[in-house]
Order: sequence, then structure tokens, then C-alpha cells
Amino acid sequence: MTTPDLHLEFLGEQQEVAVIRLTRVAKRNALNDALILSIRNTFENLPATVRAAVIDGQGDHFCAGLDLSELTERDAGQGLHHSRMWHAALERVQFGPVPVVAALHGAVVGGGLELASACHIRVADETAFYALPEGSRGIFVGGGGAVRIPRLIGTARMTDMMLTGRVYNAADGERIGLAQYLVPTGQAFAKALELAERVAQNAPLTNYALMHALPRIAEQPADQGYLTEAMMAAIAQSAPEAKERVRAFLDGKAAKVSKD
Ligand code: 1HE
Repeated sequence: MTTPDLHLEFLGEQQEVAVIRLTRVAKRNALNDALILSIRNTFENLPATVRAAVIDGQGDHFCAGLDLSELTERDAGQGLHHSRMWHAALERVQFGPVPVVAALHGAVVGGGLELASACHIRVADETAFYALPEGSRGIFVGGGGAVRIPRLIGTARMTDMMLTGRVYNAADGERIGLAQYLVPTGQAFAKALELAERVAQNAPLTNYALMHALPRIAEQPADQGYLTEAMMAAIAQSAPEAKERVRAFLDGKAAKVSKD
């Protein structure tokens, strides 16, 4: 649902790509409680036509993180529940109905990086920069960053970012794994949309497996992971759509893998 701080639209022939845009430009898309709840609400209520999503930020920055003006009002118990509220919202992004591509530019900092980390693909343009200023603000990550960010870049790099205030530029961010794609300035959204449209063409069960099974398999001990993989593979390949797609390839009617 579109609000003053979050715009939702649907693109593609079948409205298959949801575009979710942070529009709190005056505050650099800082995430207050209302905006976090809007993100949660949006992912919980995507129409069934949607097969992939793009999230981006209006203005010069993707997201300045937690709205620090709300932080001063909380005691410890409220802080705990606030963090859990972020967890619930970003869980809907990561384990929601469809894969999400983040289009990053400018500041991707604090809670903004936590939001980006909950997405499945990150595309950054050359203006993007990444930081975890929580360290210098005397606080800690609270939006799932302690779980997700080490899985992207390793615990040592995250520790360094928070201890020293280190800022990664766009090129280094791609090098260490904060983004999977680096594109020229101003092209992050177009590339993210192109990728989302491609993701939307996959069999839904394949996308489901990648979103819901793969990250869990990766966390399992190997012997359990192999079994979960086998069960997911069996379910995916038994779907009629999988059989049709394989038949199309064998009949020479589906695209070959090409390096171009
Ligand atoms: C904000 C916020 C915010 C901007 N909360 N109001 N995040 C941070 O520590 C990052 C803080 N922000 C910045 O470092 C800079 O704002 C930016 C590098 C992102 C952008 O700089 P710039 O020069 O384009 O904008 P600005 O002039 O700094 O900010 C414009 C307005 O946005 C200004 O308000 P105004 O009323 O004076 O116009 C800023 O106060 C406001 N603003 N960022 C509140 N974050 C789940 S736990 C997660 C914990 C965290 O995320 S901690 C990290 C918080």
C-alpha cells in the first residue's frame, strides 16, 4: 500500500514485478517505525500476480538507516521489542512470497544495509557506499544485521566496520560481497528491474527453493543439508512446469546456456 514514505507500483506485462520505493527523501529514507511497518505490510499483502520485487530509495541515498530521532525515547524493554519489530519486517522481505532485488545508490548505512542484506540480490551503482555507524553512535545493529551481514562479508569485516567506522565504496562493496552487481551511476534501478523481470520468469517452485530452502540448507550440518537438498530437488522436479521446461530444452525449444 502506498503511503507518503513508501511508494508501491507494479511493472511488467502481467504486473509481475512489484517496485517498492522508499520516498522519505527529506530524511534520506531513514526508517522510522511507521516505515518499517509499511515495509512489512507491503510484503505481507503483495498480490498473487507478483513474481519478483525491486526495492529502492528515492533521492540521493538508498537509506540512512534507523531514524535516530525515535531512538532517544526508548527504554531497554522497548528497545528489545523495537528490534524484534525490525526482525519481523525484514523476515517478510527475506522469507516472503517472492525474490527481492535491492537497487542501491548513495548511503546504504546502518539499518539501510540491514534492509539491503535481507534482499536476495543487491545491485549497486558507483555512488553507493556502505557503513555501520552504529559503532560510533554507541549502539548495536538491531535489524538482523548481526546475522545476515557476516554471512555476506564475514564476521571480521563486519567487526572492522563497526569498530572503526570503515566505509566501503561501491567497488570495494562489490568486491567483498555486499553487492553482487556494480553498474554505472544512475543505472541501479534499471539493472535491478531487468534482473527482477528475469527472476519472475523462473518456475515459482525454483524461486521458492532458492529463497526458503537454500539459506536453511546452508546452515545445516552437511549430512542433513544433503537430505534437505534431495527432498527439495524431488519436489521441484516433480512439478508439471519443471517437466515442461526440461522437455522444451530436449526438443530444442528452450534457450541454451550462453556466455554472451
Ligand atoms: C536522519 C538520519 C537518520 C539523516 N535518522 N534523521 N544512521 C546513521 O547514523 C546515518 C546518519 N545520516 C548520515 O550520515 C547522513 O544523513 C547521510 C550520509 C545518510 C546523508 O547525508 P546528507 O548530507 O545528504 O543529508 P543530511 O543533511 O545529513 O540529512 C538530511 C536530513 O535527514 C537531516 O534532517 P534535517 O531536519 O536537519 O533536514 C538529518 O538529520 C536527517 N537524517 N539520516 C534521523 N538516520 C535496527 S537498528 C539500526 C541502527 C542504525 O541504523 S544506526 C545508523 C543510523
